Amino acid sequence: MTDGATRPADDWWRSAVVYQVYPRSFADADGDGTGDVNGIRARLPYLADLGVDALWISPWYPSPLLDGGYDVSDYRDINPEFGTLSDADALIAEAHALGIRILIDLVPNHCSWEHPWFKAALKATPGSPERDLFWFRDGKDGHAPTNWPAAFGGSAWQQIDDGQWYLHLFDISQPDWNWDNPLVVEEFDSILRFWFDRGIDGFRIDVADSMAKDPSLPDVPLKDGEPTREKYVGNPFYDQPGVHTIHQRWRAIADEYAGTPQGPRVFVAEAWLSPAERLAQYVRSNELHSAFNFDVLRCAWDAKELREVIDHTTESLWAVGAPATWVLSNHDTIRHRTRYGRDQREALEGAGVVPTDLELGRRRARAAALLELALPGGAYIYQGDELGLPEVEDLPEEVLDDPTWERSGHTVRGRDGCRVPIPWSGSEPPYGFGTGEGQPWLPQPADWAPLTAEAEAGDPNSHLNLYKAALRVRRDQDALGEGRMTWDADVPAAVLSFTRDPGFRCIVNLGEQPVALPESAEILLASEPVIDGTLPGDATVWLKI
Ligand code: ISL
Repeated sequence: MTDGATRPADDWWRSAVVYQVYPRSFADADGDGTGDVNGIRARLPYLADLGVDALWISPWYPSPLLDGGYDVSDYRDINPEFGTLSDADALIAEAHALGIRILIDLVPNHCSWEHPWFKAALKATPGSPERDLFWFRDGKDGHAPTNWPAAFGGSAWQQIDDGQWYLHLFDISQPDWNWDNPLVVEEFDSILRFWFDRGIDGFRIDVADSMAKDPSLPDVPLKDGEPTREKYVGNPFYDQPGVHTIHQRWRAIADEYAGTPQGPRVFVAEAWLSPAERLAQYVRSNELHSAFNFDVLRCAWDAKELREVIDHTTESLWAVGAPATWVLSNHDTIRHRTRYGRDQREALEGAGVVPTDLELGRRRARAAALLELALPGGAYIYQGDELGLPEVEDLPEEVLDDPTWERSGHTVRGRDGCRVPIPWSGSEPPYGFGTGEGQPWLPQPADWAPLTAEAEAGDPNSHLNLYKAALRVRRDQDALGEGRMTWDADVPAAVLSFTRDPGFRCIVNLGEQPVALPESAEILLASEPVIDGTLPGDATVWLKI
């Protein structure tokens, strides 16, 4: 590898700030309306200037895009809509030269129904080796083999012409792999090595808690008359002990790369598991390196609740020697500027149904960014968070693309509102996302001109410049990144205040009343102007003490 600029330390991931790229919506170099790998390449200087340590690129593989690429039909290539393998090689090399590491997305629970192995299984007979790569079963009394619900609505089983059913925990187009079959295990070993050998630094593991299933296929209990999707202990398709065997195997493969200049490769688990003790099982020292913490993402903008979640997370992860990994938004959730602009009891409700104060959301999103980046461990930034983009809640029904929309019988709009293409420049759509020939695959709002990267770069008070400054301070301050924190005593109930050694304090005012800052402290950064030594409501300050 020719990346003299990347950090040599093997534990870079313990404090990394990772920027999530959703390739379809990031930057469209060829102007067809869909983002692409060359679009990411063209924006690498922007990302280096922002100051992130690594990118996580959501799936870029060949896919019919029935679940935005989380339906993979070939794990060893690039979707032609996004580019080619040589574009990917160039991206990896160029990113490394700028000191930016690359994580990509591994989707091991399921593939696309266009994957050649699934097509072969459909053509094969019941009981054949081809079918054993997936979960094909006969029905029970004319019904699906179990009552398991699919994540996007409806049953998790689909019947085919010869009467058998196949399991799909997500969309009907996403058949679940049978991880009890050694060929599946070996295939994924080989996929990991394929990409590690191409130079990627690690993988984000999609639904890292679901590959193993209870082979006795018990029904799940009913809740309010419907089969539950809750991840209760003993759920037959979530958090089964077998997932840990898989993760331990992958860890050994990543560790084989310890002798390379790039160092051992790393994993981050996506597993929506609470409480944090359960998640901690995934990041024991012989398993995955880190795991997104979604408890903070789901937490209300409330000092007491946030403190409890932060404590619980750090205690559980530190007990197994893992760092915490903080996340405020991703491609599956309502953007946090919008969530924080709502009545916090309804923050996670669907699009357009909850009144939202986007100005309040903007202040809180800025405050939350400085909280996130001051906490011990690593942090993720979802593309557009740094611009303060809100959720787009009024997409016309005819453009909705998330399978949730169809599978819910047009009752749940789904996740498209956080996947609207990024506004880069100019005063009207496509705001520099593409060349203007092809319309962006999701329409951008008419009022996003002030939110473009270009407009924000020129405004000292913009979200973008706050993020840039925060990442600069984070690099300069030894206290930030991996380490420990101590809550400060005697602070008002609506305030979070903690100290990190050496000499750093973060104060978050989640209330409405301004709070006085300690005298003699030097202000490193504040999310809102500090006037007469007081921090206004819904604001965060970083102090040198
Ligand atoms: O199952 C869940 C909760 O009970 C979900 O939160 C689930 O963990 C989550 O939806 C998984 O998301 C990931 O896998 C999906 C894909 O659609 C998402 O975009 C991806 O982030 C299927 O691959």
